[in-house]
Amino acid sequence: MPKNSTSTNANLFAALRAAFPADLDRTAIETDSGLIYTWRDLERASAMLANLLEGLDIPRGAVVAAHAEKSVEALLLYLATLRAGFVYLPLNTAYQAAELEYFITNAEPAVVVCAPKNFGWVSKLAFKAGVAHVFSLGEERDGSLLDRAALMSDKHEVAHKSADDLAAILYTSGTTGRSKGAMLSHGNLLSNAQVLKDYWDWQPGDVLIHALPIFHVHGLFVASHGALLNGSTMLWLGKFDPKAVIARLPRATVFMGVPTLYVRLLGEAGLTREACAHMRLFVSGSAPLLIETFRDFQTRSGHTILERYGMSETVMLTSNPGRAIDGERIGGTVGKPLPGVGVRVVATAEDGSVSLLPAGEIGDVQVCGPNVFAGYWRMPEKTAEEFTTDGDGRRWFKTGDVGRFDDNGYLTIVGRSKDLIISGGYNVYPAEIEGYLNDMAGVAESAVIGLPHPDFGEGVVAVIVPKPGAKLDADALVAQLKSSIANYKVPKRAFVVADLPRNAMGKVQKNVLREAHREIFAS
Ligand code: MLC
Ligand code: AMP
Repeated sequence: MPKNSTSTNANLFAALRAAFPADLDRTAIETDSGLIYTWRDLERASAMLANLLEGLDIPRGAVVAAHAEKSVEALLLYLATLRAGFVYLPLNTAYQAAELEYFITNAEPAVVVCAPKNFGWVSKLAFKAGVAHVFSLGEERDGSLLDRAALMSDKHEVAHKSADDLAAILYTSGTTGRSKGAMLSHGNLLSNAQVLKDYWDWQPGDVLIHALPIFHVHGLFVASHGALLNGSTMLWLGKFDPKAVIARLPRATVFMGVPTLYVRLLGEAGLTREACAHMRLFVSGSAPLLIETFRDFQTRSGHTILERYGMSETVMLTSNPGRAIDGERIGGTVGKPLPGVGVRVVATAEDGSVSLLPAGEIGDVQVCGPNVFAGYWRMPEKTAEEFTTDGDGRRWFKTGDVGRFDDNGYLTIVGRSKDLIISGGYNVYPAEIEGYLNDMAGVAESAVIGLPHPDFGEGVVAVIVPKPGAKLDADALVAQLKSSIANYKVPKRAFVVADLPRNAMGKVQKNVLREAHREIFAS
């Protein structure tokens, strides 16, 4: 579509830009070091970065991968990528070389942006994979990306996009196998942001404390889009620090966090009703919020946390109400399907056919709606496997979560059919860690499980079986893992056993292991 097309531009950036306040000199973002970015700064800097990307002469629809620490400039790179009509691929900076190599080889980005301290090894593997442009971007407004962008014009016409055009790729393991790139369109992201703006009742004058990483759905989309689409100021923290959050509460109205952030806030004496008096909304998601945390937070702050549920493939799916008129916020539930989102709980037969379950019964959670992704990047077979074909005219995505509705339409997530651990809001795939362990000298097999952890919700634990005659040191194996995988995936505990419990079919009984060791982090 040419830039001057008269049809409506569905570019997500255009909608975010249209929501900027009329007075562009107001504060859009205030950083923890006191730097102020006005809305005009966001407009100009995103234009300059968009001009830089366009000037690289990369194909339309090219992927821009970012392995950069959280900074306002990294957010600007995301906005510029949308603005110029390219596809953004955020990568957690905890990922190490082998992990990054997989994403880069699989996504084939045209541009990679990395931290200056990682430029040596990242550029080496990126160039090897055929990436044409590698830039650096530091946390202190440093690096070659900004040096180059500084030479660009600060005027830029937003690229024309249709709602189905790809805006971002988020890698996730979904229910099985190797990491897959969930393809999210401009329409997926914008429809969800608009629904949340209304359902959470964003108000003029709201101020968001942004304390989450911007590599994933929660911090990049839910939090940033929410504030931008409301023209709201963000109080920006490079890294979560409970004291820094509490210090900002009197100037803020909205906070979003994974459950670990709430557990850590509760650990601070400064979390009081007084400190929270100016706040309007606390949102939790990405992992189950324990009912004790929900209740303790209510007592200490006087606020009822709004828990919602979503995924990389779908953005947000269900939510407890933002407004009293839409109902109560019920702890232990993830609320009701968001307007326009289809959520059903089904029993799945061996042949894959499904039957709808009534309220109260536990089954597989499946979803559909304008927010649900189109499929996995270059994996049509995997995509087909994860959607139902039961012929009700809609494509239902199998979330891999297990839940039940109550009589009032509130959903509770009771477990997962996918083998996934969520630790401090980050996903850890046991199969990936087991793969690394099983390749180590002397290891016959291993089972990686998640066990209740007071801080992270679930803590990663490895149970390792040696080959006959081999003597293994569990700590040494874990130390070896540290050099290969992101730090949050490294097991917090590991031990060596003679064999793993199996069922009659020979399948490892992880539930038996979980039961046997469930108190491991209790102290
Ligand atoms: C850090 N560590 C973790 C960890 N984060 N261990 C397990 N799980 C985690 N999540 C470990 C590191 O490996 C390191 O160990 C030590 O803690 C200190 O590292 P750190 O980086 O200084 O940690 P900290 O700043 O305390 O980080 C904790 C955290 C962070 C909770 C603030 O994990 C975080 O920001 N989580 C949020 C994740 C998130 O945004 N998820 C949204 C996904 S979107 P060592 O041994 O190496 O020293 C999604 C969809 C949806 O799920 O619905 O939203
Ligand atoms: P991700 O792949 O990182 O997007 O993680 C998505 C998964 O996080 C979902 O499939 C759920 O298993 C889990 N999740 C997200 N929000 C919640 C919540 N509020 N309660 C329970 N699980 C959640």
